[in-house]
Amino acid sequence: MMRSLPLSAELIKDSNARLSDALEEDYAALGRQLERRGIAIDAVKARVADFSVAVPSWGAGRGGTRFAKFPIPGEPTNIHEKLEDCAVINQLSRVTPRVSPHFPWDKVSDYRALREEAASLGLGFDAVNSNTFQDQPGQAHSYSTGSLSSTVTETRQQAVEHNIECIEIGRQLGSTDLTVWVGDGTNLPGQQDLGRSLDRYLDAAAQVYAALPDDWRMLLEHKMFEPAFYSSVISDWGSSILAAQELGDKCQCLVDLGHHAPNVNIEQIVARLHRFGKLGGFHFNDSKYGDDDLDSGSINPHQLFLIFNELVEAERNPRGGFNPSYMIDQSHNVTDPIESMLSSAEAIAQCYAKALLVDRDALHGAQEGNDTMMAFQALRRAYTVDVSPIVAKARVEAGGAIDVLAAYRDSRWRERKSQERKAVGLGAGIV
Ligand code: RM4
Ligand code: MN
Ligand code: MN
Repeated sequence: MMRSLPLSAELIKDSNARLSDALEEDYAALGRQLERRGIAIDAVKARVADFSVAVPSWGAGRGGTRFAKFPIPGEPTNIHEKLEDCAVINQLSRVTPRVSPHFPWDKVSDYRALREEAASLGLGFDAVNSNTFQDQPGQAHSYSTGSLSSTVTETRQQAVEHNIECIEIGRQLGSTDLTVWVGDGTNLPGQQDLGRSLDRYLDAAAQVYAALPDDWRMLLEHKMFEPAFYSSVISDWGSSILAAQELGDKCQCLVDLGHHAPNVNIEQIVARLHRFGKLGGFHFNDSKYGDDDLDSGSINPHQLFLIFNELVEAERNPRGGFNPSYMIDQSHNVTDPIESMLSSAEAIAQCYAKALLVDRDALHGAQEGNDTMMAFQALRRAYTVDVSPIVAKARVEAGGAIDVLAAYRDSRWRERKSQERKAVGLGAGIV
């Protein structure tokens, strides 16, 4: 099904007309400020314009917790409507041109047609995600015993086959990454042997790896707990990198910001994974307590900046290759998901822009000279800059909105969709 872009160019133009004089003034003032530091603002803007982050198809629906889900009128109920909402996000933000699908949630009968449909909405597909953490109606073997690490041979086989099917779907959609997150683990001490469950996982994951096309990657996503609350099979970056090293060069690690023990130094994990060529991707979100899936940059924006600081270092020092796949992975329990993703994409792009402002020579010089305070100040001086004019200007030059949320509200998108789309029933769960 061919579609046209969901929002009219007029709407964005009208919204920008009210704000463009102020943006020009702010951009020029910031340009002068940065020039005094020897930074050319247009060069930073060009780098920001090249940056992009994928959005998850499942993030387009109202999220929920294991206690409840509060649906909103007009939320999408299938992949076609989700793509339409993702197109709204990209039309306004111009930074989210790809969607990451999840299977079987986004299952359709014709994936070539789905790819064309997405293209007509200005979208492509990012990493495909397999789902072996839930049972589906009619499924032969339950994942209650785990999936790739299950003690039940048939269940492991079913999980392997599902992942291979995801690769096949991804090929039709134009993806080149398979993200594998398994909820496998235990809820009571003694429930399973900690060594043998990893053996089973590695053996099954190797069968998935063997089915990867040459230009594909398999990204292993670790998570400390939930749904397994005593031990998870791939619980941390240590388990993840060991598994990725054993599986082979096409296997890398994916860091979801909410999947660590409290107070873990995530930017250091980023640097470590990159050091060993295993930094494959990111799921951006924010958290206060655990895998909270809150909006990116809402709780700890400084941590997000420090992570981007490592990513910019990695860009400059690629050690033979650096091509991480960036994605938002959030659950929007009380906000309009489009608004949360617009705000999150902006926060992510802003942290990237700030990291680009770090005076690397000053930083490295201070590090070599053991001048701790000046090394810290090199970061601080970049972090405290309000880079919003750079990000807004890059966006508007690409056809997006200066004030993404104001333009979105002007469009009355959700109200219009609430007339057209069928209502979602009440229910619990993440999607
Ligand atoms: C998990 C993990 C995965 C995501 C699911 C829905 O906690 O973050 O990336 O696919 O949630
Ligand atoms: Mn994730
Ligand atoms: Mn998660």
